[in-house]
Amino acid sequence: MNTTRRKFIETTAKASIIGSIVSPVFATAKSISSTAESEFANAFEFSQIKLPYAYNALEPSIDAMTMEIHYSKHHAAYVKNVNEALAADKIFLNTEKEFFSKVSGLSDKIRNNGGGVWNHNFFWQMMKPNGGAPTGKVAEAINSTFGSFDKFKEQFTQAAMGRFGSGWAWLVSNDGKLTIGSTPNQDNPLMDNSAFKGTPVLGLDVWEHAYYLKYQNKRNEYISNWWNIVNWDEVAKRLV
Ligand code: MN3
Repeated sequence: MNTTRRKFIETTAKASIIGSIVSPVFATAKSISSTAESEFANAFEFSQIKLPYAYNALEPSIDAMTMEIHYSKHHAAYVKNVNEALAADKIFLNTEKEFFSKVSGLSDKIRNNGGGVWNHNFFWQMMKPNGGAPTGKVAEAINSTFGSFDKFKEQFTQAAMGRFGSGWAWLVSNDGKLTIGSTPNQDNPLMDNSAFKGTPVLGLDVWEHAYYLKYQNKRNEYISNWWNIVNWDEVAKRLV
């Protein structure tokens, strides 16, 4: 057990002794009793959303084979891995929100795979065939913050290109204020320990598995074609 995790469990144990001031992430060294079993039956479990379109629906921007492997292998593996790790570590989560607020105290396996589940569920919804350009309040917010849609795309692309190795580019809102940034690995701006925080309104997966089959090393071409399949209606829903 690493120091961070031990400290988290000690902190959690103290909190529950004090009397559930903090909503409990159930982490304990005691053996699983029948009570714990029933608690686990109610625990939050990570799951995959149904893909909102067919694997080939985003062609030519994203090819069918990339989509199929990405969804049915990579994303599915994050779900399996995080739920297994939660059970193995006897971590009881009530909600997804609780996961994000406590993630700094959880293992790397839970953080990486749980983040992977959420990020991809978000990402699938960020795309649709024939995406077009933003309109209405999204267009207004982008224009007033970044000057124009082209300038916004330029800045977002820079964030996506500048993320060294694997990670994500984001447009986030903090009380309506829009900011562009990126996170490494499967971290995201909702995590309590993220250096870049906010409510995601748009996200782009820049892991090589998201584009390598079609684009190889040309991440810039992947990003350039991705703009054709952004689902601005979903962005609008999240822009508060
Ligand atoms: Mn991915």
